[in-house]
Amino acid sequence: MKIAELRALEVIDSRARPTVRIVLRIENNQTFWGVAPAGASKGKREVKETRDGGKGFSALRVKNSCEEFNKKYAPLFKGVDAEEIQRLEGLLEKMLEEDVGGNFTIACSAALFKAAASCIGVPVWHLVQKTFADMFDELTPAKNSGRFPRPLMNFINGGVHAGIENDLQEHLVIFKRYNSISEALMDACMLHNHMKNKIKESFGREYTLLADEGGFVPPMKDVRERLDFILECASEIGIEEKIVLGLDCAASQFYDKKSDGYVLLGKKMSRSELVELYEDLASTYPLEYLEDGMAEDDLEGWRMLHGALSKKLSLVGDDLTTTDAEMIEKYGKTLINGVIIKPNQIGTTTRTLKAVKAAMGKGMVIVPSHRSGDSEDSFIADLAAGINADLVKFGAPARGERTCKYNRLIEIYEMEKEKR
Ligand code: 2PG
Ligand code: MG
Repeated sequence: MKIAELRALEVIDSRARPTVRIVLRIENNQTFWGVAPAGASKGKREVKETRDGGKGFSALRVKNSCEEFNKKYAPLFKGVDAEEIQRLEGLLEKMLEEDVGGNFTIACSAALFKAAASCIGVPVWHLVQKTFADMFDELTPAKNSGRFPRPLMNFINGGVHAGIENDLQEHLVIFKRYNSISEALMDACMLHNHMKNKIKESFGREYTLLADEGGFVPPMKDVRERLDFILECASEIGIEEKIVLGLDCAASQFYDKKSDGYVLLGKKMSRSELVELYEDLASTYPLEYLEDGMAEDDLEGWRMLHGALSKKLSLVGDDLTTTDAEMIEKYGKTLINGVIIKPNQIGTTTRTLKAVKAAMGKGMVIVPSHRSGDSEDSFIADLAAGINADLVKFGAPARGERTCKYNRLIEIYEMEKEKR
């Protein structure tokens, strides 16, 4: 089926900011769409976004950029067979070379995968899996092996997602010992509900408001206090044996260039003191996951961290690797043993699959992830199922732009259990 029209529209993301939605119409008038997410704590090496520029709110707008895209690039897709996903991704590759923003190409990529899957007559996750197999002549881990991505969920927000300076960004729970994704998600909801009630009783109603990714921001400024609180809540509802903890430190946000050290919640720390803090946390708590423990340019710090904790924890790169296959090749197993996969960091699904392939080659923990500014697009869930990832990081089980992704996973894993 041929593509009849492709169009970029300025729409709204979960943080009341403009973003790009690509709508694609095929010849039988069916439409498919994809929306670009946006980060707050971005890696320096992420592909650039195209926005209108100017001052204040206008700088965030994409209206003019959409118009320009619709004139110059959208016509290139007209008349191409929607099934030809790799050829279409090739067009996106050329656009990136011509400096079209990754926000435009990634929204196109999601819309194109959805359209191609429908034309071929398979679910989107299946097309992701097939594309991976076509590209590398290799299969992703099988779904029917009982394997499914474990939810890695953000329950207490800090840092830039909660408007707090020089802070750890995300206090995470991994729902590890479960037989199905839906069981894991229901316990996650129970924990969220319980935590809300407890926060209300202890600190008052105003602290039950949710941060960008659906986590709470209780008045606790110490990481231990936050982790204790999560464990206490988990134990009160009887799930403490089924979960483990994680942290996304987003350390680039509290790295202090001047002193070549870190400032965490008002306290100056050298890189070795920061590593000691993590070692201490790892020996006190059931901590298994540490993302961006060091700043993206602090390679010395990463080496120290890897030396100290790589046997005990998943040390995961996000800002460090920005979903770039080359960076994953470079740092995999020497600085990190896990990797965040965010398609909008690199611009296309094909490039994302190259990053996944690099990570698989090194036996790393693979974690597809949302962004703090996100939308009702659940493409990332199909991507996670297509590669049958180890973990998924889509935020708390609250706020529609987060739950649509978890709900899509339930649909995929409950309805299509028997397929590869
Ligand atoms: C992260 C993400 C998502 P942002 O650091 O992992 O949680 O945040 O999208 O702001 O980069
Ligand atoms: Mg991160």
